[in-house]
This record gives sequence, structure tokens and C-alpha cells, in this order.
Amino acid sequence: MTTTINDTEALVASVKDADLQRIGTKILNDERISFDDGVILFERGSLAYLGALANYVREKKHGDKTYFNRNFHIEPTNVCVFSCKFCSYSRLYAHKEEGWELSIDQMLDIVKSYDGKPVTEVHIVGGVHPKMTLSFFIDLLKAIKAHRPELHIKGFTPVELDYMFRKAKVSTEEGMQLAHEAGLDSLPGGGAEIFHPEVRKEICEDKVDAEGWLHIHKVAHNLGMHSNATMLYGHIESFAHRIDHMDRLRKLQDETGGFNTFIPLKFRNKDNDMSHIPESTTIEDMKVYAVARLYLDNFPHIKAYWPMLGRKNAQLTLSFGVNDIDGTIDDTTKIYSMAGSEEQSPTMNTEQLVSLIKQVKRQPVERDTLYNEINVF
Ligand code: V47
Ligand code: SF4
Repeated sequence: MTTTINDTEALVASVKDADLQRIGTKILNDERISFDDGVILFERGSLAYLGALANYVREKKHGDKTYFNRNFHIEPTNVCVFSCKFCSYSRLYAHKEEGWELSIDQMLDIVKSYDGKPVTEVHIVGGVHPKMTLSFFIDLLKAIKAHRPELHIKGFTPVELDYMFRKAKVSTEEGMQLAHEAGLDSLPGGGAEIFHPEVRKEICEDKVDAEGWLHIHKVAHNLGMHSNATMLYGHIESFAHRIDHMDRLRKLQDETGGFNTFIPLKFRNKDNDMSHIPESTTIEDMKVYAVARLYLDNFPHIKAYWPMLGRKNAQLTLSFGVNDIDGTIDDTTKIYSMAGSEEQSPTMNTEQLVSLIKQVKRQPVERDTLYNEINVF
């Protein structure tokens, strides 16, 4: 481990700012920090201070263990009825000839192309296509489970689910039950963006709101399903908006305990309606990971999505609270390369990922979606 308790205690004792010292003491005493504390950390916490505290919490929770997962992605369509300003990926339904839409057979062929490969999860996420209904996806889920029953299906954001449930005229509870029975095992973290309505109305006003997003995850948790949560940061949001976002998640997690992982997503500005906004610096990125680790005390895991962040910066996050790197993605996903991510071809094999983690003296652990350990390297 790179941080000892004594080092962190000494650092907290030596910090000049009384608020930062008070917050640091809370963290050392395992006390929850407040909303205002979270904002102060963003406003006044140095990178070194936030990093040391976040690393202290990370090592207390997980030691040096750094998890990864062997998964692949299916993106059923990039045609979307919504028009999020940050999205570089979707084609409006009016221009659907510029997009793609896969049939059930085509998606099953993708699943079959992984036959015999040691993947444990498929992540299904895409645009919201009006013709891809709840019954279409139920058929897809059943077909995947019939072919490979043990493959964990993590799929569909509340944006997609809310649309398909409303179109099918079923309640969230009924719709989620149907999807779960057909084979949906857990929910990914997408569609959350920034929950606060001041931001949502500027960047993604026509899709499911914060209450709707949180309700769908709550219903999934009540069915015994687990899920993730993301936050799209580094555009027009304030520090208070970020903390508000994490606070809503922390409250739901207190109620249900159903979240596994929080994934900050750095806004990338290529080819979208927010291209005029400069991207966040690496220093700001690391602060976001660190504050997330400190604020979300009831989230077991903080994940860095390396295709978006780049391999080197993903490595750096392992000193700023992160204990999970997603993933061994063998498929070439399109959503991030289209938004200008560091990785134009976001694939890494297990050996490369393991050595990336070992280079920074952490212990690589392959996990399944629910963090059961499969292999320790
Ligand atoms: O909700 C879209 C984001 C998300 C951009 O749960 C962008 O394991 C940055 O949620 N710049 C979907 N981000 C992807 C997602 C995800 C990814 C990896 C793992 C998991 C998980 C979930 O992608 C969207 C949106 O926030 N996104 N455009 C952009 N220009
Ligand atoms: Fe559609 Fe998702 Fe893109 Fe928004 S982020 S336009 S919901 S594909």
C-alpha cells in the first residue's frame, strides 16, 4: 500500500485551512461528510490533499486490489429520438438512414462470436429507437439467455427503459419485472448526466429526469438487481451541481444498497453541440475521482472508464480513489471514439490490462459483474 494511516494523519494535522482539516478529520474518523464539505473539497482541496484522503479510503476498503471485468458491448442502434447536446453518437430519428439498427439475429451473432471466450458480461446500451420496443428487447434478452445462460446481461439505461415502458403502457414495476424475468440481470450507469434540473434543461432536457432515473434504479434494486451510476462532468455544471448529483445517489444507496459502482465520465467535446466548451484538465479529472471516493462513502466501488480517459490517466486514477478499471472490452465500441476519446480503438487484452495495473503497484483482480473474484494476478 502506498499510503499509511500515519502519513495521512500527519497530513491532515498539518493542513492550514481549518475547514479542510475538519473534513480530513471526519474522513479519518470514518464520519460522513456533508454537502457543504463536498463543495469545499472541490473549491479549496489541493490535488495532493484530495488524493491522499481518497487513497486512504480506497486502501481501507480494498487494499491494493484493482478490479477488472471481461465484457463486450452490443449497441443495438445509434438512432435516437432524443437530442442531448453532448452526444456525438446518435442520429436523430429524422435522419435514421445515417444510423444503424441491428436485428435480434445480428445481435445474437455478436454474442455467438464470443463463444468459447472467457467473457462474463455483455453490456447492452444504445440510442432510443422508436421501433425497438419492450417486446423486441424481451425477445433479445430471451435469445441471449437461451444461447448462453450464464452470461450476465447488464443493459439499458433509464432513458431507454423509461421510453420503452411508456410506449408499452406498463408501469416501471411491471416493465422491470418483465425485463428481469426475460434475462436482464443488472443496469449500467448511463443516462444520469447531471441530475440538477438547471443543468439538465440545458444539456438533455427531453429525456428522463432525475426523479425518473432514480426511480427506475430503485425499482431494479427492489427486485434484487444491482446497478451502476455515472456522472457526466466537465461541461457547464458547478461544484454544487456535482455534489447534488452524488448526494441524490448517496441517499438512494442508503435506502436500497443496490449500487455497485460509481463511474465519473469526463465530457469529451468532439463533434457535438457542446464542442465550444473546453474539456476538463487532468488535475480536475483526478479531483472528481477523489471527491467521489470521499463523498460516496456507501458506494463499494469507484470505476475509471479507460476508453474515455486514456490508459495513462486511468492508471493515475488508481491513486485517486479508483479501485476498478473497465474493462477488457474486446469489441470496438463507437460512442466514445465518436466523442473524441483518447482511445480510438478501445480494446485491451487481459495481459495489457494486468500489466497496466501492476505498473502502478496495484493488485489486478478479475471479477464478474457482481464483484465475485474470478482470478487474482
Ligand atoms: O449516459 C455520451 C456518456 C454515457 C458523451 O455502467 C459521453 O458499467 C463523455 O453510462 N463525452 C453512456 N461522455 C455510457 C455509460 C457507461 C460506460 C461504461 C460503463 C458503464 C457501466 C456505463 O456516455 C451516457 C453519457 O453520459 N456520453 N456522450 C461525451 N461527449
Ligand atoms: Fe440519445 Fe443517449 Fe445520445 Fe442522449 S446520450 S441523444 S439519449 S443516444
